[in-house]
Amino acid sequence: MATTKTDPKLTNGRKARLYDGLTADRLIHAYRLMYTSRRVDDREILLKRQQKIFFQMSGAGHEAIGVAAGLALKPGYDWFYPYYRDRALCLALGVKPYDMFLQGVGAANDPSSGGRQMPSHWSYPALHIVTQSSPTGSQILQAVGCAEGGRYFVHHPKAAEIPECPGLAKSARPGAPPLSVDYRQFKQVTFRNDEITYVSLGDGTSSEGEFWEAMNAASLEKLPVIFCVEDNGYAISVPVEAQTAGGSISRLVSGFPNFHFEEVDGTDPVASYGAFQRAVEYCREGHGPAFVHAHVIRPYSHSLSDDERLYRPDAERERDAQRDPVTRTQMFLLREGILDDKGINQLEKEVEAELQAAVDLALEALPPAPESIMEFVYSPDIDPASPEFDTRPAQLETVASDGKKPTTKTMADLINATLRDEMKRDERIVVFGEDVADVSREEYLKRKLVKGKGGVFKLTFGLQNEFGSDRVFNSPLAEAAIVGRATGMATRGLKPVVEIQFFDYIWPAMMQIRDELSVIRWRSNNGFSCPVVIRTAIGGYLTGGAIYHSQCGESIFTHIPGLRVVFPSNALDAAGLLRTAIRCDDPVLFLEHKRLYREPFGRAPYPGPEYMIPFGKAQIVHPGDNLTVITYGAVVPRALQAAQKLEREQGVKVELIDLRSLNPFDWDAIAASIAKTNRVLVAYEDTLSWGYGAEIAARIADELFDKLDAPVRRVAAKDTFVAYQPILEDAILPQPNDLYLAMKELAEY
Ligand SMILES: Cc1ncc(C[n+]2csc(CCOP(=O)(O)OP(=O)(O)O)c2C)c(N)n1
Ligand SMILES: [Mg+2]
Repeated sequence: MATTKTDPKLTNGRKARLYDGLTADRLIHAYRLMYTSRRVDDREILLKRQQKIFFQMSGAGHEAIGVAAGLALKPGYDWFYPYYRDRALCLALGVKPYDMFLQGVGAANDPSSGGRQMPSHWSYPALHIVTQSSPTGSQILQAVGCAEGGRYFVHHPKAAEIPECPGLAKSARPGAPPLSVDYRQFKQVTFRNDEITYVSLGDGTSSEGEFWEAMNAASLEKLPVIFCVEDNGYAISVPVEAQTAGGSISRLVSGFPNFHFEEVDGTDPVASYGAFQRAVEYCREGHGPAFVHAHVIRPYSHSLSDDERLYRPDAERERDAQRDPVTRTQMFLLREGILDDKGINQLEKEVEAELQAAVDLALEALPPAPESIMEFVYSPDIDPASPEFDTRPAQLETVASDGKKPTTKTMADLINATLRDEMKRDERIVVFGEDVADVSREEYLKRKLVKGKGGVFKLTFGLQNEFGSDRVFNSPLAEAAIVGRATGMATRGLKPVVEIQFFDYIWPAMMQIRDELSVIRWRSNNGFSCPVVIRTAIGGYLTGGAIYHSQCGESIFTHIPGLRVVFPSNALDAAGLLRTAIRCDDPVLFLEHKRLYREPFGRAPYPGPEYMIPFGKAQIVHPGDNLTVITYGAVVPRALQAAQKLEREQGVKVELIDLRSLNPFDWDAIAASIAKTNRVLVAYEDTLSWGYGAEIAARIADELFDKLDAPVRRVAAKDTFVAYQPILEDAILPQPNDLYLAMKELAEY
């Protein structure tokens, strides 16, 4: 065991000794927690074998470092992103074994997830243990965002207040809580000046790119995050030397500036506590992040589905067993005379009794009701499709006294204006992404040496200048980091409105969007939420955009429960929908067609700072009763052109529906129109097969079959990629003439 120091001022024997800052009583407490952790694992393994629980993940071998971290940090004050081996940490922070067994049986009153997540997927809001998932390493960027959120509120304490909400209106549903149009009503914010965010991961997980993105961001921003790598030498069957170049993660990360580094025997609670104390002190004093590399063991194989004897010889396993933290600590207590045999027995008996009672109770717990499965996919508090979001545009500019026509603005102008208005109104909004700031080197701006950029499409121009560099800033070129950090910030109550520069480059963030952002509320049974807005420039028709600047792919995101997806086709809709996206309580993917940013089509006067459009409400762009065309985005002006031609030439009146919002979408508008026209074309810019329109077409065929006088047709891009040469691009993307021909054929059917 590590250093045993005697405080010279204390003279009353054994109990006065300090073990790297731990008193004897604290050591006994630490042993109780470690022993409890191991025995919870043993009980769970038994329960799994008896088929009373359905999965087991052990924290065996990681108990000492976990307890050390738990004792050095403060629950409900600091923030925690622990991974599945952190049972001992959670116990040290105050989670009860009973809570853990409830998750094992999948009980309705499992406080982590209400039966939705596997055991060892921790989530305890009161303790600030943030809901965890299964993808290795996806918690790390969120931990960075969490620390950024805490720091932001220290610098902007007024932002943490909950404003009077003028939009608070009575719900139409009897007995339902009042409806609100401001997410802040439901986001209590707490923060501390010297708080720390803890995040842990395994040695194998340090190979994930997100780990490096997080280390870089924490280092750049000098954030108070403790990264704890629990190195048990294996990632399932892959040993550390086949995983990490040179076999030591400490060596690889040692060049990151602003960090405090510790490498420690994580099976030794005294040494581990000492390491954590130093890390905590460094972070609390605001010097920057810390990195604790703890060498631990994994005595119970990776999981119950793994038998490590298949890839680890006995001799190697026996060497590990010599370092078992539970037996080592027990021997240490005996050797130091802190506890005798009787004391150890007594402690272990007490733990066994507690666990028995907890298991008995958990086995009686009721399972969740099947009817509850749709709860908390979205916010239960704010419905962005509700009438509260239906406001009229202010016609200020249209009543210009000189009788001149009002100045109209492009979609780019109105998105910029909406961001500006909302940032003025809500200090919780932060804007970041690649190149979104006016200029990273602030002094150039202050000295008026440059004008500033504000995004490659200039949509965020002037925002940094007006609101400051801590509200509008450039992130490193790392899309997962943009979404992951935003998710952590939103968990703390901020409203990040982040930009992914091109939809084509959203894919590195896919894990964060699919497995984190959209599922956090549901998997934590409404314990946590993260209503981030992701703005991104999408689509083709660019003449030269080619494969990697023209992609669509919205159906991949509308396929994700928990994520709202909107896709405006004109300036006014962009303003109204963006405001709804910002004020609502769900994560939103806001798709901005780059071809429409500065098009003359769809320009509109500035609609004022309160203009909103509810989600799920389509717009009839062109009324008609012969044929329905359902579309959105850049196909809207093309379909309109085709419809006008058809009317001119053939007298066919097309009802053109712009969906505007893709999830939710306006089924009622579709059904009402088809009931009238009996013919329908679904048109979209993305590739035809498996595209967004396929779902719409399927639902029409299913529910409106008896209303149809013709087959449901689709016009979309060819099932290939968007090519560079304009002749090819034209052939690939749906053109007005393709739409015209399909409309004509359907009308004549
Ligand atoms: C992104 C992702 N890839 C693969 C897996 C499957 N998986 C679960 S745990 C694990 C090994 C993790 O090893 P390590 O980080 O060393 O943690 P340990 O389990 O050893 O504590 C793998 C490959 C996963 N959960 N997530
Ligand atoms: Mg490992």
